[in-house]
Amino acid sequence: ITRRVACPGSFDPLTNGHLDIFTRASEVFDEVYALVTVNPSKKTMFSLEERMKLIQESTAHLPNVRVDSISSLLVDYCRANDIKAICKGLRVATDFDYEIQMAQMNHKIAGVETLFLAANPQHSYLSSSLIKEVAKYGGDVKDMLPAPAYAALMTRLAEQSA
Ligand code: COD
Repeated sequence: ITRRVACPGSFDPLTNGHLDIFTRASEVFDEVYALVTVNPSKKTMFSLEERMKLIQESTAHLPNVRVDSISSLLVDYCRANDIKAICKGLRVATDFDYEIQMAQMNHKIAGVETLFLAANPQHSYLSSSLIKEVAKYGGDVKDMLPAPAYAALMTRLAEQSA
């Protein structure tokens, strides 16, 4: 049997923390689905297509990672694609508070399990929103994102300030 896992997120943009989770999940599962959420009410810096492309480029060396998007319930996508588990990274206690309810809800409504990977301590302070904020004010974030995501972020900030 093929063991598949879903790694959902907004990935706006992809960080080294996200990439670490994809990499570690790809060592444990046969297929990893990096699922980019479409949320029309959330303003993102990058379009869905841009966010997906950055993941594709940054995971090109991981042959069992595929990239797709979801616009409705994650567990419906899991059911439709025979994915039995969701994998999330846990950075700090507030991640747990937010994730535990979702995990229990997803188990209740669909029987889909959620597995948590402890964030790599090197990356546990990283979030897309903090990186965007620091970069916007000129802070150096180069070693916090995969190279394609860093380049895209610099380009977008330059466009915005032009
Ligand atoms: N180290 C390790 N892991 C990390 C790091 C890091 N530095 N940063 C992020 N992560 C992991 C976390 O597991 C996080 O969940 C995931 O990467 C994605 O991160 P973000 O910031 O891109 O994603 P969020 O917080 O915007 O996304 C929230 C989800 C889209 C994951 C969540 O809302 C969800 O699962 N939605 C699915 C839609 C659905 O079915 N909703 C009903 C649920 S009951």
